[in-house]
Amino acid sequence: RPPGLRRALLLGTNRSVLFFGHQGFLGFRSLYLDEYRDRLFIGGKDVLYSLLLDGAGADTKEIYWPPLPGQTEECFRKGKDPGTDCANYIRVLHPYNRTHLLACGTGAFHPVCAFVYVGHRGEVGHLDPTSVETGRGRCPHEPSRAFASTVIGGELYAGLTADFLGRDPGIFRSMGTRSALRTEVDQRLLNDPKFVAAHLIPDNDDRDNDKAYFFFTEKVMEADSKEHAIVSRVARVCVNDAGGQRVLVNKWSTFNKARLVCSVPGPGGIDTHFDELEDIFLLRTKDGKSPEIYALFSTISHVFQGSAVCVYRMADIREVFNGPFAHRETPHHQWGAYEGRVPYPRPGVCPSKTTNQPRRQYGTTKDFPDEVLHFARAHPLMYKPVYPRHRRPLLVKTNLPHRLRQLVVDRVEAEDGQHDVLFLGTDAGSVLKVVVLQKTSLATTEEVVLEELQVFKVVTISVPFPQQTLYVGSSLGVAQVRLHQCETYGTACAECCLARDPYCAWDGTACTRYQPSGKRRYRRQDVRHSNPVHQCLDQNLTVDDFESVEEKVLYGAEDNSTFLECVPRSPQASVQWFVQRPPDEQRDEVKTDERILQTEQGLLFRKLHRHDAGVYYCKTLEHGFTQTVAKTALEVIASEQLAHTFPRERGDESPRLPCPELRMVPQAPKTWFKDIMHLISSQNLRRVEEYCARLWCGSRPHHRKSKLAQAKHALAGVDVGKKGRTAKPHGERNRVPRQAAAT
Ligand SMILES: *[C@@H]1O[C@H](CO)[C@@H](O)[C@H](O)[C@H]1NC(C)=O
Ligand SMILES: *[C@@H]1O[C@H](CO)[C@@H](O)[C@H](O)[C@H]1NC(C)=O
Ligand SMILES: *[C@@H]1O[C@H](CO)[C@@H](O)[C@H](O)[C@H]1NC(C)=O
Ligand SMILES: CC(=O)N[C@H]1CO[C@H](CO)[C@@H](O)[C@@H]1O
Repeated sequence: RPPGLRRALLLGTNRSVLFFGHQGFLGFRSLYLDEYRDRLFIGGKDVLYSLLLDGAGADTKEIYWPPLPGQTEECFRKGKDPGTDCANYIRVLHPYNRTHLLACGTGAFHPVCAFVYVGHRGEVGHLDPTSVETGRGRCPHEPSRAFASTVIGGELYAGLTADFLGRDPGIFRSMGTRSALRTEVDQRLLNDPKFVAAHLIPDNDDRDNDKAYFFFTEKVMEADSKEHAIVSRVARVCVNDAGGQRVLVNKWSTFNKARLVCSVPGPGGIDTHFDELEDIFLLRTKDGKSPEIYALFSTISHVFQGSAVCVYRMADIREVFNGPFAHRETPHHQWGAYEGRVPYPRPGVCPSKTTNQPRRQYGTTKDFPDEVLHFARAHPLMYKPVYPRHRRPLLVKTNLPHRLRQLVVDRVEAEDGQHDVLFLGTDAGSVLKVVVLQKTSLATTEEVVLEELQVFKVVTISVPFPQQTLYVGSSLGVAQVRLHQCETYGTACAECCLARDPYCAWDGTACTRYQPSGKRRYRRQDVRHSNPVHQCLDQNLTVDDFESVEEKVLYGAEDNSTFLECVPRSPQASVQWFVQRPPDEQRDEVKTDERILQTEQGLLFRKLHRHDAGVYYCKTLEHGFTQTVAKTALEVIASEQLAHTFPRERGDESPRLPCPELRMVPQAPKTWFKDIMHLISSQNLRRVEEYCARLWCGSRPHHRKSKLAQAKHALAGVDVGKKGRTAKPHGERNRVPRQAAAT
C-alpha cells in the first residue's frame, strides 16, 4: 500500500448504509439504480430486492425467485455443487419499459428470464409468472462467469457463453419482435472471450447508424508462437443488423472488432502492456455520441504486477473502424493491412441513408451483396489498434496488495476547474478514491490518493451516484457509501486544503461539501496545488501548540520492542518526531539509529531502554503547514518490576502487563466491533477480544500481519483510553504497525 494512505473502515461510521438481505446473506450479483423511481433493485441468490434510496430500509420488497421445479436436482445430478451453483442467481437486471424490468437468473444452470412489474412509481413489484421463459443466450449458466448485456429498443444484447459446458461464446440479440441474431461460431470472431461491458453508443442523429459496442478480452494466437496471449478488444454491431439473406442467416453481418491498447514505455524500448481488461466506465456527454471511455486494465505478466486506467475517445475508436481491415493469408502469416478492394457497402457500415446509392437502396443488411458478407466474415478484425488519449495511461498503480477490479468515475466541479475522481474497487473489498490532476502540460498527470475505504471482504461492484453516493456490492451484501466525508480532514483550513479532495472546501469555519454555486467568498479550495499559504492566509496555518491532540498512554517492557503509531493525514506530508523526557521541559527531535527506526507508520523501538520513557510528539510538515498528529506518553516497565509485580502464571506464556486503558473500554464500541467481525470474518470472538486487549495494553506479542489482524487492529483504535478532545477521525487509526509485527 502506498505510504500514508488514508484508510477508513466504513462499517460503524455513519458514512455508509449496509444491506444484507432478509436472510442475512444476499449472494449479490446484479444491481440497477432507478433514479426515476428512487429505487435500488438488487439481484441475489434466489431473490430480487427493491429498496427505497433513502437508505432507511423502510418499504423494502423481496421477490423470492428459486430455480424452476426439478432444476436444482438436475443441476446436482449433472455434477454441479448444490451449495454454490444450483440456485437462481439473478445476474441480469435492466429497465425494459416504463412499467417493467427485465430480470434473468442462472436458474441452477438452466437460465431463465422474466419481466418484473414495477409500476410507474415502483408501487408494487412482482414477477410476472406468465413471462418466464428461457434465458439461454441472455444470461450465463454460471453464478460468476464474466458476461455483459444491455437492452436497446426492447431487445437484449448479450455477450456470454451460452451453453452448460461454457464452450459456446457469442454476442446474442434476442427478445423483441425481430428474429434472434448471434455471432457465428468461429474463433476468428471470438476466441474464448471474457465480456466486460456492453453499451449503445449512437454515431449521429440518424437512428439507423446506432451501434452496440462490446468490450472484452480474448485469446490470440501469434503466428510465430504456440502460446496464446490475452488482448483487450472493442467490438461493434449495427442495431439495425438483420443478418444476411443467403450468407450469414440470423448471424451478425456488421460485426467488427479492434484491439484496445493501454501501455507504458518500458526499459529497453519494450512497452509494458496492460492487456487484461477488468472494467469499463462510460462518462457520458450530453449528446450521448461521444462518451469518454474509461477502461481499467491489469497486467498478467509474471515480472510485473500492476493496474492502469486508460481513457479512449470515440473519435479514435471510430477512426480505427473506418481504417484498414486486418488480413493474413494463413494463420501462419503475420497480420497486415488489407490492401485490396473493399466491397460496397463497406462491411461494418449500417444500412442507412448514407449507404444508399441512386440506383441501389439498402434498406436492411439482407439487401447487402453476398460479396460484402463474405468479406465481413473473413475480416472481422481492424488492422490498427485503438490508442488511449495522450497515448498513455491516465493512472498506473503497481505493487498494490490487491488487484483493481472495478472502476467508477465522477467528474467533479471544483473551485479550480473540473476534476475526475476515480473510485477503484479492489478484489479485497476496498475502494480507492483517487483524483487525477492534469499538469500544466496536458500530457502529464499527477494522481493523489484521497482515501481507501474498506467496505467488504470480497469482490465489489460499484455503480454511479445520484445524491453523492456510491453503491458497493459483494456476495455478502450491498453498501451505500457517501462519496465524501469532509469533516474527517480535520478542523483547520490548511488541513482541508491539503486534503485536495475536490468534493470538500473550507467554508470559513469547517471543512464541508463544496457546492460550485455556493458563496465564493468563503470557499477555500486548491485541488491542483494544495497550497494552504495562498488559500488560508488569514487563518492559522500552524496547529502547532503540541498539546492540540489527545494523549495516549503506551506501556512497553524494558528490552522489548514497542511501536508508536503515527500516520500522516496526507500521503505527501513528511513526519518528524519529538520527545520530552521528564523532568526536562524541552522537546528534542528523536534521534533515530538502528535501535530506533522511523517507519511509514510510526516509530519503532527494537529494544526499549529505561531512558526512552517520555512524551512523544509526531508532527507532520507539508507545504509549510505543520501540525501535531499524535502524542504518546511512553512508560517503560523495568524488567525487575515485571518479574516481581507480575509473576508468570502457570501455563501462561506472557506476563500480565498493567492495562489501565482496558478498564476504560466503553461497552458500545464492543458490540459495534462484534458486528463488524461478523462481516470480516467468522472467527472466534473471544480470541478477538483477547487480541484487542493486548493491543490496548500496548504489548504486541507475536501477532501476524493477517487481514484479520488488521481489522482487529482497526477496531482496537476505536476511542479507547482517550484523554482530551478528539482530533482524529476513525479512519486514521486503522493501521497496522507492520514492522513491529515482524520483530
Ligand atoms: C454523522 O454525520 C453527520 C453529518 O451528516 C454528523 O453531523 C454527525 O456528527 C455524524 N455522526 C457520527 C456519529 O459520526
Ligand atoms: C412492458 O413490457 C411488458 C413485457 O413485454 C409488457 O407486458 C408491458 O405491457 C409493457 N409496458 C408498456 C408500458 O409498454
Ligand atoms: C492563531 O492561534 C493562536 C494560538 O493558538 C491564537 O492566539 C490566535 O488568536 C489565532 N489566530 C487566529 C486568526 O485564529
Ligand atoms: C512482555 C514481553 O514480551 N517480555 C519479553 C521481553 O523480552 C525478554 C527477552 O527478550 C523476554 O524474555 C520477555 O518475555
